[in-house]
Amino acid sequence: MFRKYYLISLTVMLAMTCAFVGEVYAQDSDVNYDESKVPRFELPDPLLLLDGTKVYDAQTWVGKRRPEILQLFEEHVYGKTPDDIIPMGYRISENRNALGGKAILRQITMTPQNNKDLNIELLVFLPKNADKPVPLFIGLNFQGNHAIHPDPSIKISPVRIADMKRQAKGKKIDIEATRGAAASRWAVDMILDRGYGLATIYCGDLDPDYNDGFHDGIHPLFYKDGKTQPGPDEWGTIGAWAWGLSRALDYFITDEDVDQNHVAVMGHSRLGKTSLWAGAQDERFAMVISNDSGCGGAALSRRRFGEKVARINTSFPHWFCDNFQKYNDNEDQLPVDQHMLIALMAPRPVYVASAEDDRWADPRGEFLSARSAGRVYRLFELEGVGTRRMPEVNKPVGDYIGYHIRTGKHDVTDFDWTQYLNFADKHFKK
Ligand code: GTR
Repeated sequence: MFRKYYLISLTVMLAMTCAFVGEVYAQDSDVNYDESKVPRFELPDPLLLLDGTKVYDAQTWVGKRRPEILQLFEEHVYGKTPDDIIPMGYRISENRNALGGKAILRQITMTPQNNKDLNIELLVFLPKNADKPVPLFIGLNFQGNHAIHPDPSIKISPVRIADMKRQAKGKKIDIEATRGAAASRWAVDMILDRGYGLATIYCGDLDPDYNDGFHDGIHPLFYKDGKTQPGPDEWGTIGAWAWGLSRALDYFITDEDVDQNHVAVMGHSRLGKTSLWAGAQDERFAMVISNDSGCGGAALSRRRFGEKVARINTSFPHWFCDNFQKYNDNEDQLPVDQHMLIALMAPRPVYVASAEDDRWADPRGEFLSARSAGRVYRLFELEGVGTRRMPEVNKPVGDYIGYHIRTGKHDVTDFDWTQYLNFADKHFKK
């Protein structure tokens, strides 16, 4: 009892602010922030089949190597997502005159038909005066849909309310006061003004972010034959979150205001790890964006800079599959590294963003990973980041693999969104 409580409060504390977390770990002597202490390592070759054959063309990549790598990530890192298709009910409400008349605000309650008590709320903003289906960004959020914008009609997730109560430990909470609390991370007006839609789901609607043995969230929808939790090579929380992004995409296919062929998946931090995993598994996402995703996201695990595999698996044992624990302080044995995850997006455009003060997420490791994925893009005759050297701060680079490191801390800023919109314009509006 005490242990569970301790674990929950620790996770909640950890989730509160990442800058805070970074500081806590910065005092840990086990964390390396010194470039000269990065160990020598060899990255697994994305272009070498498990039987030792080299991959020289896009066809062999698509037909053989890509499935191999995807399977390795399933088995060793994120865990396999069940294939079962669960029918989903949609209940749609909308305000066609939102944000002072410039937007359509649509809320879709997605209900898995094998558990009608579980509601996944999808919030969608669309520019009102579009004359054709619009391209759209989707990303999960940390604090509830109502936190991304102060509009009072945005529904507040009961799961979020429960989370807040748990965190408040008996103290009174003012939920209404948290409307728009995360608005600085969601450039709603800018996105709409540039002709894009924006959609989001509260990650806790899919799986609350604490280690409860997978009794809540969507995992139980898939348990069969007396099973009560995923096996060592089966999905954890990141897998569940990614699954939810794909279910939103299923919905967009039915929504004629959305250009289903131009849906970009974006995520920050743990939700950036998730956007990468969603984009890797589901090739219907036409663009993938990782914002400060760090360890288990865009950053190379073998560099052991900032957050390491052992640390993430200790702080957040529920994010990955149990097999990933085998690589705690044993990164060189991983059959993959994160450059191969980015390579799984090929030939789709992918963007990796870092922040200068976010050393916990290893900006250089994120850049090197993006750069190394370029070898796979070259099979498609596409250019990746287009430079060997890490770019200066606030100077975005790249063609099919975009990259920037901006000034500032672990966060999502208007600068980040501006680059994502420019990148989307370049690739979606050809
Ligand atoms: C940190 C974690 C990171 C990152 C971050 C976040 O505590 O160590 O891997 O995911 O949380 O999601 O904000």
